[in-house]
Amino acid sequence: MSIAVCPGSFDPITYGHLDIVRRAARLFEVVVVGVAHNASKSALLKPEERIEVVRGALAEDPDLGSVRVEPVPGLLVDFCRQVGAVAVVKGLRGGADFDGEHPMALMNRHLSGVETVFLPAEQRYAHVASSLVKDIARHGGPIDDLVPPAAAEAVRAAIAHRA
Ligand code: COD
Repeated sequence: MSIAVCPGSFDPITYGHLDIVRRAARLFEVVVVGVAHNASKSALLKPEERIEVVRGALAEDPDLGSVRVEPVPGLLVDFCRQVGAVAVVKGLRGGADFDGEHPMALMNRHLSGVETVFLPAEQRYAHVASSLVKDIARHGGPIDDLVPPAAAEAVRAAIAHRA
């Protein structure tokens, strides 16, 4: 069985992420979304909130009902080994994403042999980034066409709580 992991920090999950998961689910028999910690980012949402929001977003999509969502407690390669994944699937919005993702892909293969498959971002989501969503929300701007409803709610609540 071909198993792939779609990893990310998903702080919060966006429609761009969901598009990558949907397309990965057409390529692999099993897709596991891994909610991980990116050491170079400070998250707005707690890990359990991010997982809950991702699960809610996938549950709303009839094509994605069989996709599992799990926390990645440590190294991504250990998680891939644990779930039996043959590939990591990542989205690329442009050259900057590639510059960040390429060393990670090489390092993950060096550590464990796992391959990374890059999918080009769908054009209508190529400008969508979790960091921009949070910035817009912090200034009271509209985010509802960028993220699923549960993600918008969680982001607004977290920002209000921190204010
Ligand atoms: N359209 C398409 N793809 C998108 C979009 C969009 N609009 N937005 C984001 N993406 C892609 C990103 O390019 C990325 O591939 C993926 O979706 C996830 O994005 P983020 O921002 O949610 O997640 P990141 O980039 O912060 O995730 C980094 C990881 C958490 C995966 C990484 O830090 C990791 O593997 N951490 C675990 C610890 C580990 O193993 N470290 C060693 C790594 S070599």
